[in-house]
Amino acid sequence: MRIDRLRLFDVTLPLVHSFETSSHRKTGLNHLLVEATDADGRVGWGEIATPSDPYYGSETTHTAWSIAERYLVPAVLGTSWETPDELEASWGRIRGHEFAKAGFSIAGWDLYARSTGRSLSSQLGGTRTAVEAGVSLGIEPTVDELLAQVARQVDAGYKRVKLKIAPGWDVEPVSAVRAAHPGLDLHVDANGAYRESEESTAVMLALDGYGLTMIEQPFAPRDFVAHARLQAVIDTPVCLDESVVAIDDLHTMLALDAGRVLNIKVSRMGGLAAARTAHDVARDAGIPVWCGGMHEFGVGRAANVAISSLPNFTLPSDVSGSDKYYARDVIVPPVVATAGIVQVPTESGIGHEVDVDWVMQNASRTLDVSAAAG
Ligand code: OSB
Ligand code: MG
Repeated sequence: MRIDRLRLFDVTLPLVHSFETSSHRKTGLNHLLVEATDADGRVGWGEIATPSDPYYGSETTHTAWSIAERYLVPAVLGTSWETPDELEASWGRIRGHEFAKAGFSIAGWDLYARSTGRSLSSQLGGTRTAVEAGVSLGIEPTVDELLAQVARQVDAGYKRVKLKIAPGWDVEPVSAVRAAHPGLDLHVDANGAYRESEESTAVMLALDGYGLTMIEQPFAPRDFVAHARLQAVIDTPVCLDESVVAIDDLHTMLALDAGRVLNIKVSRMGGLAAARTAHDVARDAGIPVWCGGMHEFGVGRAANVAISSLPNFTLPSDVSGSDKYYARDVIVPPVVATAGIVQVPTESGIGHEVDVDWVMQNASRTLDVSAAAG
């Protein structure tokens, strides 16, 4: 196969409900959409779901645009490939910039699956026909407002709720939510906001008493050792997110026992091939995985649904319905969660069509490059 035309769209959509993590608050998302057209006119779509600012990881929408324009587009355009893994090898020399790479990976996999007539799920080796979805809830101004958000999502049918925590917003909201929902599958995510200390250990030991499914990324991304020391003293599984950007990081996690659950994000790992490898390595090590989200638009979320259909994704993923995030998504039909379950599409590729008019209406800039003829 050969991708002869690439278009990049810089798209902003407002969130239905603003979202605050330990690092910042956001009211909308600005992601890049990648459209890849092959020599036969077939089209695949991908999403670069990087946050606007370098607070989750080092990439931003601007760095992704720059790396895409300068390095990824030239690497991909006009290159011949037989499998998505071969396509991904075309940018193998580029270090880092996983989110930017992931957008091109998803577009290539979507295009490839459409060319074989298979769903992305089946192309990746997925076995589930439906996946369990959880919701991720941000820090709210008050505990009462958080309780209202939890009630709203539980009423919408979601069976698993993840709460963002930060120093000063941890044991109190968790104990309130737990008291209101004794049987709920509940977990917390600190996005690396704690430093290892007597105080933070006391907080983690207190959280250990609330029957949480996991405590996600309490410490800084590179601090595997702190996560290992914490895991040694609490029963709740530690889950790593930001720490694991490459398979090597997963090996470090396993070697140090720095966590017992893995959040696999397609974006953070640089694409679908790496996400699938992480799934396989974790499975062989007996580590359950789930798919984390970055408030993706429908394109990225459809890829998340597809990867979540692999067998070792045994915990609910952050693949809530489109309506949890956006009044109008960029795909048709939108992702729908019913009683917290998302059906895995059986149509070819990501299984949704992209609403190109809506993409264009919300795009602040576009890039359109074609391979030289011949
Ligand atoms: O850590 O999972 C995270 C959003 C932005 C940055 C980091 C994270 C998140 C989420 C979003 O939790 C989950 C979702 O897409 O529903
Ligand atoms: Mg996380």
